Amino acid sequence: MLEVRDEVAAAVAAGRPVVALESTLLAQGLPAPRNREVAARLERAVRDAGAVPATIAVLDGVARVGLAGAELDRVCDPAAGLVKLSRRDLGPAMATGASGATTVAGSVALAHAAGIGVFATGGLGGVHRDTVWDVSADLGVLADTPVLVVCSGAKSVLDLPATLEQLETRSVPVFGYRTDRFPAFYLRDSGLEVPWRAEGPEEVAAAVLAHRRVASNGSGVLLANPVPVEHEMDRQLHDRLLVEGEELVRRRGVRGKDVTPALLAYFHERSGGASLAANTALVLGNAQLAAEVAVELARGRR
Ligand code: PSU
Ligand code: MN
Repeated sequence: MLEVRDEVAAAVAAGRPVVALESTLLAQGLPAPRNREVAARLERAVRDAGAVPATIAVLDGVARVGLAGAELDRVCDPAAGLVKLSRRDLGPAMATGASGATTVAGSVALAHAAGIGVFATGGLGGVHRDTVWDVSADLGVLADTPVLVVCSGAKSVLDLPATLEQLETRSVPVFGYRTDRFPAFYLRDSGLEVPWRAEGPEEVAAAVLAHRRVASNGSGVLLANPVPVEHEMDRQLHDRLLVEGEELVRRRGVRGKDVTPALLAYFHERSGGASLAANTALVLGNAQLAAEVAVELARGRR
């Protein structure tokens, strides 16, 4: 029920660098046909930096770590109707033969099961605003799974101070990549500080190896890499769309796992391409950085 692609399994066995990638950002986070183009560019970015990419999804009940081109086509095809799978959904999906795209939580769990220690995404899930109990399972998985998660901070649609507090409570170290500020997905600076800062992939790799030796809860590490300056969204446009998007979500009664996709879709529809440009650029930057760290980690192990 867990199928690791040959190329990925061989790299893991040999201790060569591998980067896991999620599929929810493709199936539920980006519109077609842009999602398929991004899927290919992500894998290319990982390869160009010297690592093997492993995009993750559950197809017909099989948890797949590493997807072939036709499988990526399917994940990115809106007509294929893939559902969104968090970690708790993996077992039921596998047992019932379902097909779904995996979130950060679902993907990191499967990456770890396949022996992969480095993962890249766009924005981490976190604590939602205006609700007491909507806390992304992404935080719980980071708390108990020893995987490095490279992202552009948490999505700006979240309660970011509460999200950072949760990461502290759960003993997840947070690094800013060449920044002192926690990024907010479409924006480079949430106004909040990160506890640690790294200037290069070697530094991150050293911290990951040290953390693994002492993290008594088996927690992961979060590396927050801001969207490139030239692709950052205009703050005023961003803030306006966020208020409108939240209002829409409230009015339509969108709940639970549908909230994040609904908000992202609203941004993509209304920002005249700005949110798509930002999302594409940031996720590509994260895939590349994750591969650079994976290369350093593989070197450190030898
Ligand atoms: N990054 C993106 N787009 C996305 C996501 C991340 O650029 O759509 C997804 C991730 O899969 C993350 C999910 O796990 O959003 C968070 O969903 P929720 O808030 O329901 O936990
Ligand atoms: Mn949620």
